[in-house]
Amino acid sequence: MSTDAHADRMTEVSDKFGITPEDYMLPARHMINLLDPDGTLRPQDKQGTEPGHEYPLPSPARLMEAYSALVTGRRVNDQNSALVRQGRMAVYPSSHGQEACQVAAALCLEEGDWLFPTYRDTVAVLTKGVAPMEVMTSFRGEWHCGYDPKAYNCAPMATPLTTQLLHAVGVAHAAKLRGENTVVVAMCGDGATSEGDFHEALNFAAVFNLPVIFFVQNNKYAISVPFSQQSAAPSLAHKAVGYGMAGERVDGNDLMALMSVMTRAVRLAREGNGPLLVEAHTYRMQAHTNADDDKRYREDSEVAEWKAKDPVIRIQSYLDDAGLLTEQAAADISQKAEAVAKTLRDGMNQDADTDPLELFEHVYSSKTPQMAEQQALLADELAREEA
Ligand SMILES: Cc1ncc(C[n+]2csc(CCOP(=O)(O)OP(=O)(O)O)c2C)c(N)n1
Ligand SMILES: [Mg+2]
Repeated sequence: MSTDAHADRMTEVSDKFGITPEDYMLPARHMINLLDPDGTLRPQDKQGTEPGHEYPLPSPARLMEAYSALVTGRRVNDQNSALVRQGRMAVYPSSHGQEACQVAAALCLEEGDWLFPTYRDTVAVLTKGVAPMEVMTSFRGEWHCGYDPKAYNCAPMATPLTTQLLHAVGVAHAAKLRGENTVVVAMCGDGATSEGDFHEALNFAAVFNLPVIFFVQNNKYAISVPFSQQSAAPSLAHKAVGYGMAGERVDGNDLMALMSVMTRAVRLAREGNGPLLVEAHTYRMQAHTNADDDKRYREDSEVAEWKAKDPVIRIQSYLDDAGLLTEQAAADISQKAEAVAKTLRDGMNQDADTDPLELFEHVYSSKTPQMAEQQALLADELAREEA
């Protein structure tokens, strides 16, 4: 495709909204935010929307579905953190505080679409439909991915930063070549946007006009590195224009705004308008993982400030006021969340049936002398334990 052809395509897309190609690609001047922290629907002129950047409100039924997934997501995060404290799991990168992003990333997709998550996206993977104990397999140190990616259209949760973005672009490219109408959501964090693979994935997706939504959860930290030391761009959403794609900034603790922005992004991508970058502003409420002490690099007051913007309380207040969250509905939703937490507790409290020697399989086709030596040492140690 020639440069002119790309310019023509952008003009065609922006014409649909009656704005210039630059205004289509640049994020709206203010972050999209539909609900105030107390759950009040903001007046139109305060929503951050502007001509060409308008967002239809999700239907009550869709909001209730998303709220239910949100409540389950919070319960799962807190259950898993408790299991770590009880020694049943070695490590868990909690998305406590980011659950609205997690839910929207999965629910905006339709059948046949693909999700490419990271280690922090357990709740998104669950919301995509992966069975709870299958999601936890790798955190348990049991087998590699733990679920069949093709059965769920959900890639393994990537720990190497941004490798999954390249895989996501590859899947979208293959689907396009096959004439399939597949949309791909590829997730990553703020820190991950500094990786070379992030650049390559975005560039390839834009040049080949692929239906990928790059969904960046800007939770303000990459382990101990604050966002101020991560990027000098006006926002991460602004990076999109450099690749020739549209960028959006959305309040990542506002479930209503996220559902709206992500559903629109998926529709635009499916209609052949190319990739989009959505930056969700949220906050990592807990330490990076249980292996990290966040008190060494941030103030309690900062965490408290974000607690007041909790995504669960915000949408709950809205649904309550709108008369949607009846006592019966709340009880059903809570029961559903408890059932998932119980499945996790019961599953995690059973010892994993693993062979530590499997560690050495599938690394190299023929083992290095060092690996063979380490394998023999471990085999010897295990035999002594048994004796
Ligand atoms: C290629 C690569 N480099 C370094 C790491 C080590 N590492 C793990 S998580 C992390 C920080 C990532 O921060 P961010 O992208 O903001 O995601 P968050 O953990 O906040 O969700 C780093 C540097 C890694 N996993 N992969
Ligand atoms: Mg981060």
